[in-house]
Amino acid sequence: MNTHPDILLKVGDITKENVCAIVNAANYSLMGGGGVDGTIHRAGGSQILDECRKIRQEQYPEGLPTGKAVATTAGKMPAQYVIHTVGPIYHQCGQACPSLLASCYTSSLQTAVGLGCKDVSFPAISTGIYGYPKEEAARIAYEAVKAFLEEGHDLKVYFIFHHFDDKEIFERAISKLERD
Ligand code: AR6
Repeated sequence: MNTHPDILLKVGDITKENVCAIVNAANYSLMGGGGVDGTIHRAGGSQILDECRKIRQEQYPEGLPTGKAVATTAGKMPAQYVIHTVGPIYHQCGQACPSLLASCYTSSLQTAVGLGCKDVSFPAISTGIYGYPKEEAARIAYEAVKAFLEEGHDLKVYFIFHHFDDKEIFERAISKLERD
């Protein structure tokens, strides 16, 4: 497949990733939840929630807006940081869905670069509980990350899939994009 050389797709559990930063598909409250969010908080321990509470108090009393990103420690996980971003809820975002989802990737990457990271792992944001169609989400994710890397950032970006089928959907969508 003709994927960008610094974008890699893997099947696995993002909490096990030994990279500078892993991205969390959080919700506006930053107080944890189900899906990958719940798994990250359980694996990392209470330090993550403590820092999220502080971010809410000091920076985002109304909650983190969709498409934005903030960083905390990764606690007990091998990564150094968790970058929390809030994906759009597909049945609520209307015409703004693609730009909000792209913004999750771009904001997270900007945050990673700001932290001095050289590698970062993403889950497939919004494609679980938030219901974003996977193929469309794959195109948006790939194009946003590729555009960011083409600005000249020295970063390796991993897409981590919990299920093999999801990796295949993303691979197909990306190879279609690179063919067109
Ligand atoms: N590693 C990698 N990917 C995972 C893992 C894991 N350990 N666990 C799940 N996934 P979701 P969303 C995949 O629902 O759609 C939470 O309650 C999963 O298969 O976690 O953005 C938050 O608090 C799917 O492909 O996130 C929010 O309220 C992808 O991660 C809401 O869910 C995203 O699925 C966010 O929903």
